[in-house]
Amino acid sequence: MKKLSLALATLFISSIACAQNNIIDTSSWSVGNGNVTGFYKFGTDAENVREVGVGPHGNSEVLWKAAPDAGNDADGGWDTSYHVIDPSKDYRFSVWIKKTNSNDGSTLFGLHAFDVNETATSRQLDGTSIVSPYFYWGDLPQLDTWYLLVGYVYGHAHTGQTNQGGIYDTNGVKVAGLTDFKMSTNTNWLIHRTYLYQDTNTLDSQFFSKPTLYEVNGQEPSIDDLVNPGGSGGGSTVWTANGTDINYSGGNVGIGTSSPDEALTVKGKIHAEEVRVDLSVPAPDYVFEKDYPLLALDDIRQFIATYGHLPNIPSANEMEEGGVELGTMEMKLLEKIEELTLYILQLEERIQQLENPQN
Ligand SMILES: [Ca+2]
Ligand SMILES: [Ca+2]
Repeated sequence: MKKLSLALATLFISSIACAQNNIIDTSSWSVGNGNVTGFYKFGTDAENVREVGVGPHGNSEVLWKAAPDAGNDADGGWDTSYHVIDPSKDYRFSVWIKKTNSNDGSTLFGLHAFDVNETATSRQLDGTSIVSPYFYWGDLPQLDTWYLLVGYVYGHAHTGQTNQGGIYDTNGVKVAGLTDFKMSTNTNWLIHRTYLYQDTNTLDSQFFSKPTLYEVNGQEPSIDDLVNPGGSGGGSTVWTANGTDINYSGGNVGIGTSSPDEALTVKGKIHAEEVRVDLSVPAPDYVFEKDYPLLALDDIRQFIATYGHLPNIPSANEMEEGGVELGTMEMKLLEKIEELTLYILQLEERIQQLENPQN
């Protein structure tokens, strides 16, 4: 079973813990540099690197890395494309960020709220207009540590003055408060943006993971869901992402069985367009070599009379007990077919001699 190389698209186990989709789609995050669909780089191509690394939940995934140059300027991150929203509703932004090496430069997390003419329509909670709002501008509490940054943008009629946004550690503890904003009646688009800014230490990196934008309507994942997506929702954290592939190397996988005895054990039928088996036994071209010990037909007759099956083929009992290994059995059958071909050629030779004895 373990030698089966199967393409089982249905093996992907998705975790559907909430009824609302993330408005931001990161499926475009291929390994590489610069812009991808839905994300416009902040800084140069070289400062915006997507690479496989270990994310905030301990799984390998494609991370967006800000790799700053020596200039005192933009050093990596993104503005997303424009997302049409309802300005009477509340929205929640989030992103995971980890800074390494030094606290040179600043970590920025913010938004843009635009009207249909791309004019800024963001307001502070007291109603004052603000052109370039940031939930956060500063240094994260600690280096080499993932934090979840969360910011809220409320509907235009919102009157509360309390900030709900915050920085959360990987245990879900809120370690700092962030600044919330609200929209105007004519807000049409929201943009998620997060940066590394004015970092002149080229040994620094800032990693971003899992940006989200959700309407706050009770259907969005909770902060706990964002911190620990495999927790209460019953998730898929045992699977590791590698680009668009997922894998698991912690043990055997059973489908329809809780005691898999091979890398993939299926109690049931497998329906596939093709199955490819890597050969662990030599293909039997050796049958056609000159010194191959082809049994005489009398010996074959004797063997069958004694054992009840062909030489070098398992008995029915053995196959019932141990199963049939496709690769090995295919090669044994091919060996028998090649032997049959040799017997037929010998017979053909004898017939020709009988028909034409003068030859
Ligand atoms: Ca720089
Ligand atoms: Ca730069």
